[in-house]
Amino acid sequence: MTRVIVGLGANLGDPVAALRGALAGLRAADGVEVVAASHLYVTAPVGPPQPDYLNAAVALETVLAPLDLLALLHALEAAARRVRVRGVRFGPRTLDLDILLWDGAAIDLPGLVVPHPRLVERRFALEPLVEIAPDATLPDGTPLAGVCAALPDQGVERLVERLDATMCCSHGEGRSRTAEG
Ligand code: A4P
Ligand code: MG
Repeated sequence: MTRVIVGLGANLGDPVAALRGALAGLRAADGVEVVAASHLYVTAPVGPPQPDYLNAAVALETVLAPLDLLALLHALEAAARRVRVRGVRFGPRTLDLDILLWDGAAIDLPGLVVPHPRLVERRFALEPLVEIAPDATLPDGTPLAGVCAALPDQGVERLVERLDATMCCSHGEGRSRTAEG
């Protein structure tokens, strides 16, 4: 079994439904066990002007090979009717699923680079990751909690709601903002 962290993002359509649908899809998949899910985060967009994102992260145990997990993530994106706009990098999307970490491994395959190449620059990916995996490191041993803490404010706000709606929030946990805004 391999411990993997997947980042989830959406900023078109119904982002809460898209992220929770992806969680359900991961839970239903063969060879994948979801072991942790973060809160939901509202995040300012990185890239061209577009709506705010909803981001989250999940920790998985999997027996799948890296490219097989990537294929599963692409299938879940397709199920959310994601349309990639040709030529628009970092553009808006109904669902984006990225493999952020693969145990302590570095992967460099055609179509898959892990750790995700821009992970260390992005609070929208690091804050939910560090929430569910506070001891996570880069393959060279660099603690990601420290990387995240050193980044400037990027407009990332943790909501009261969790990605997993069946998990209860304790009173006073998180911030008072809700997924409805
Ligand atoms: N790919 C390579 N490595 C990976 C990996 N570790 N995980 C390949 C997933 N995919 C990986 O991705 C293009 C190709 O990257 C995939 O086919 C896969 O083979 P894509 O999702 O089609 O294109 P993209 O998402 O536009 O490009 P990219 O480079 O993945 O963008 P990012 O880095 O994912 O950024 N702002 C906020 N606040 N929150 C966000 O979630 N997301 C993005 C997308 C931009 N701004 C954002 C957010
Ligand atoms: Mg992506």
